[in-house]
Amino acid sequence: MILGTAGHIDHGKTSLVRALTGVDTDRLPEEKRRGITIDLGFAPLRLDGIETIGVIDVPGHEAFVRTMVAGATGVDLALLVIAADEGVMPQTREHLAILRLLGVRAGVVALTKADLVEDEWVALVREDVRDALAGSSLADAEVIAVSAVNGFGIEELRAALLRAARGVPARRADDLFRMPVDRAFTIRGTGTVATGTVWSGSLARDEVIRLYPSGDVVRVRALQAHGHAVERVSAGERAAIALAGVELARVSRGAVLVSGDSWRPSTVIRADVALLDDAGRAVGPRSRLRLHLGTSEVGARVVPLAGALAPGESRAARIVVEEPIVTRTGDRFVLRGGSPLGTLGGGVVTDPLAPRRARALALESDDPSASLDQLLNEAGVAGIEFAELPMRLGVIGPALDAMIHAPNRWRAGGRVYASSARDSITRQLHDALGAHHLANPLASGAPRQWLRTRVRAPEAAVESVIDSMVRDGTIVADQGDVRLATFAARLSDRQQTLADELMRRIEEGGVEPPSLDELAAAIARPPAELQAICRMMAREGSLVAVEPNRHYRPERVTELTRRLGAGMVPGADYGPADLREFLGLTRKFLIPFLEFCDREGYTTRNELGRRRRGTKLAP
Ligand SMILES: Nc1nc2c(ncn2[C@@H]2O[C@H](COP(=O)(O)OP(=O)(O)OP(=O)(O)O)[C@@H](O)[C@H]2O)c(=O)[nH]1
Ligand SMILES: [Mg+2]
Repeated sequence: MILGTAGHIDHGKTSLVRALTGVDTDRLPEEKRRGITIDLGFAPLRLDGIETIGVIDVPGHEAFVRTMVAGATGVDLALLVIAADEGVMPQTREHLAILRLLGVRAGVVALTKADLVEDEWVALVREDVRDALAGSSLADAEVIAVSAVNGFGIEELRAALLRAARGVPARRADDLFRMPVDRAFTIRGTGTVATGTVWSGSLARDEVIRLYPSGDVVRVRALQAHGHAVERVSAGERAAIALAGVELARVSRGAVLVSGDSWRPSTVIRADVALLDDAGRAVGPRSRLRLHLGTSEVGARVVPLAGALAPGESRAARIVVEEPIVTRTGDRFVLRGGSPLGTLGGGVVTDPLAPRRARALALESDDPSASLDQLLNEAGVAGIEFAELPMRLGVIGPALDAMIHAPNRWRAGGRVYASSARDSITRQLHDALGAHHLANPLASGAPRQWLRTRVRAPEAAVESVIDSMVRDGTIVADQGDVRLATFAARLSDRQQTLADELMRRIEEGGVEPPSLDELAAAIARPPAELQAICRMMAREGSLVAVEPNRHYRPERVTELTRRLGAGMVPGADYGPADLREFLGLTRKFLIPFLEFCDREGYTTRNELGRRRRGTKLAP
C-alpha cells in the first residue's frame, strides 16, 4: 500500500514523515540548503498489524506541482498536511483537487505544528479545514492535530492512518504488470535501477518486460521492495527493479515498465474530462495543455465533444498527445495549463487506442461490455485487434474471453467484430456474387479469391463469413469457385443455338477439332463468348477441353485413348513417333493430346518417353 503526502509548502510534510518513519526523505543537498522538498522522497512506514506502507513525500512548492502529481499518482492513501498556524493555503487546495482527480479517496488530514498555536486556534482551523474538504475526496477523512517537534498526536495519527489503510481495497495482483518509473539511477555492479509504485500485476526476477515509450525489451535482474531483495513485487508495493539490457539514458521518470504484449503507446486517446470549478478558463480544441498520467507528463490538445469545456463542466473528449504515452481504460490523469501553470482539471481514459480520426467517445455506461459494443460498432467491418482489448476495456483474462464469446460478437483471426459486421459482410458477399452471376451467367460461380477481395474487411473475417454461408447453404463452394445456392448457369435460347453450331463443327472435326479462334472466325462470334459456352458444356460433360483453346467431343477422346490402350504395352516407353502411329494424329494435335493424357493420368512421361499408367487405359 502506498501513502502520499500532500499540502502547501513548509507545512511540515517532510517533518511529519520523519516523525512517523524515522527517515529524512529530503536527501538532495539543495533540499537541505533551501529547507524545502524538491524531488519525491520515499520511506517505509510500519504500522502494527498491516503490511509495510510505502510513503511518498512530495514537494509543496507551487513550482513543483508536476512532481507532486507524479508522486500522487498510484497512491492508495493520502496524508494531507496543513500547518495549524497557517491553515488552508493555495497548494492545500490544489493538491486536494489533484488527489480527487487521481481518484485517491482514502486519507487522513494532519493539522501539524499544533505546538505553535493555542488549542482554541486549532479548533478554529479545524472548522476551516472541514469547509475546504467538503465535496473533496477527503470530505470524511479524520483530522488529527499533531506536532512533529514534540511528538504530540503522532500515536493518534498512526492509529488514524491504520484505520484508513484498513479501508483501502486490495489491488488486483492477477492483472498485467505495470509500473510507472519515478526514479532511475545506476548502482555499481547492479547497473540500471528503476523505482516506482507497482500499479497492477506482479513481477518476478528474471522476467522479461518492456520499457515504454522506447519499447526496449529488458530483463529483471533483481528486485527490491522497501530496500530488501525480494523474488517478486506486486501491485501496491514500492519496487526497485534492476534492469539488464538498458542504459540509464533510456530510463527516466515518465517511462513505464509493463509485461505482456497488450500494451501499446498511445497518441490519440479518448477520455471523460472534467474542469475544476476554479479552473479560471475554458478548454477548447485550440488549448494546449500538459497532461500528467502516471509519472509521465506530455503536451496535449484536448478536443471536447460539442465545443469548449467551461470550468465545472465535464464531457467526453478526444485528446491528442504530443509524445506517446502508455495508458489503459480507467486510468486517471491531471490536466494543467495556463501561465502561470495551474491545475485545470483531469479525467479518466475511456479509450487509450482511439482510431486516428475518431471523435470523442461518450461512453453510455461504466459497463465494459457495453463499452465493447460501442467500440465494435464504431469499428464496423474492420473489427478490433483482440490484443488491444485489455487496454481499451481495462479487462483481462477469463472476464475478457467471456465477453468476446457473447452471441452478439465474433472473433476471426486475431480480431473481434460486432455481429452487425457479420451481417454487413454477408450482405456484401451476397451482392458481389449476385453481380458476378449477372455478368457471367455461364460461369459456374466466382473464384473464392476474387470474392474475398470484394469486401473491404480483414481477410480472416471474410473467409469466416464465406465458410459460414457455405455451412448454412446460402452459397455453394465447388472447387475454387463459389456461387449463390439459388444460381444455376443456364444458356439463353440464342446461346443454345450457338452451342448447337459449335457442337456440330467440333463433331465434324473428329479427332482434330477446330480451335476456339477458328470457330470464332468461322461463325463470326467473339472467342470469349464461345469460350464461356464451351466451358459450361465442359462442366456438363458434353465437351472435353484437351487444350485451353480446343475442345473435343468426349466420344473422340475415348476413341483416341482406346487406340493408345491397344498400342501401348505395359512397362514399355514410347517416343512421339510410336504414339503418333497409334493415334494417327498430325503433329499439331499429337503433342497437346499427349500432354492431356499425362494430365489426366492415362500416361506418364519420363526421359525415355511415355508409358501407360495405372489401369486407366483400356488394354
Ligand atoms: N514548530 C513546528 N515546526 C515544524 C513542525 N513540522 C515542521 N516544522 C518546521 O516547518 C518547516 C518546514 O517543514 P518541512 O517538513 O520541511 O515542510 P514541508 O511541508 O515538507 O515543506 P516542502 O516539502 O518544501 O513543501 C521546518 O523548519 C520544520 O522544522 C511542527 O510540528 N512544529
Ligand atoms: Mg518537504
